[in-house]
Amino acid sequence: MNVNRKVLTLDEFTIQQLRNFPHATGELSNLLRDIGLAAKRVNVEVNKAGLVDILGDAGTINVQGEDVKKLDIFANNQFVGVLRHGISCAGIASEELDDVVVFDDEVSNNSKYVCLFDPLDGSGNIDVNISIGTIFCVYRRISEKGGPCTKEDFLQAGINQVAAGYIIYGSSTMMVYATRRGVNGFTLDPSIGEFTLSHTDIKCPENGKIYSVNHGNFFQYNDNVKKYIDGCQKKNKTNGGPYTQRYIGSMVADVHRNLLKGGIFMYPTTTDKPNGKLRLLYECNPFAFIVEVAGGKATNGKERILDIKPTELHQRSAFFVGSKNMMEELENACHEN
Ligand code: P6P
Repeated sequence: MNVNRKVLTLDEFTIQQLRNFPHATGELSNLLRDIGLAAKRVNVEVNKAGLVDILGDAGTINVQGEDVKKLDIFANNQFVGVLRHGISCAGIASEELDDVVVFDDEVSNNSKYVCLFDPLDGSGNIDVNISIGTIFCVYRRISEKGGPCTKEDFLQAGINQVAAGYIIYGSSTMMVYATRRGVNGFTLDPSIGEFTLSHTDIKCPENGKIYSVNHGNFFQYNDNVKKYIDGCQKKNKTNGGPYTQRYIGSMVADVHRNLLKGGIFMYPTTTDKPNGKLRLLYECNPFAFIVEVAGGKATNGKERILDIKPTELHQRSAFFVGSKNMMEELENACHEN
């Protein structure tokens, strides 16, 4: 049987990366493969969500005060379960859980990483078949190995991320992750049930013509943000336009599109949400890391997202992320009085 050596699976890619760094312990490669396994299990349920009664609210309210849909719970349990029984993670934090989960067993306590997840972002779109996603990031723990991880391990600035990524459950299912060595995308091949390398060394175009923002909140934004959005709408052939507005209310899908095609995604503070809506630790930081490694930028409108020192697990932040030159245009608008 001819084995197609041209197409690398996620497992083969992570092992190949390991061979390039013989002193690496292999823990991070293991961790990424564990995440890939959990993602495949979530993908099965997401793909049949319309067919079974897994849709609909599970009747509980999560720490965000949102109705929790059954798929959220299922996805959360898959990622927690795989990592708890793996050998590469000391504990996790999740949008669906009030506090961190310390695995606290002998093997996990000797792991050097912790993970944070938004297990199923955009879950409000499940019932209408719009792409949704999982977002994750990985930190090297700062607590001493051998004992249980601590909350401080999860409250590190985003610049300390070792890896970050997302899975997009869309027309195809993709896992994209970044380490400091680059951003790579893997598309799930149902014929072999494996994520296969499809997007090598992803770079975010320095320029783009897509701006993504919820125009319904326009009059709640501050004047500088309104000025930038107004400018996007006035772009024409002479000033680098025209721009187009694309926003589907599922951040993983919106940011994934802009990462590949160029563009800017914005979730500014509003009068209703003065601290922003998106979560710093497991929504903003992972995408900020991925897009920066790919050559883009990410801020909260005032400072670099990755420089922010978190104080709370579920704290919110304004979020602007995307193509370098579009982000610099926005920064100029935000710094003008
Ligand atoms: P709005 C989904 O609930 C989410 O967290 C992100 O995926 C998405 O970008 C944002 O909220 C949409 O929020 O207020 O524009 O509906």
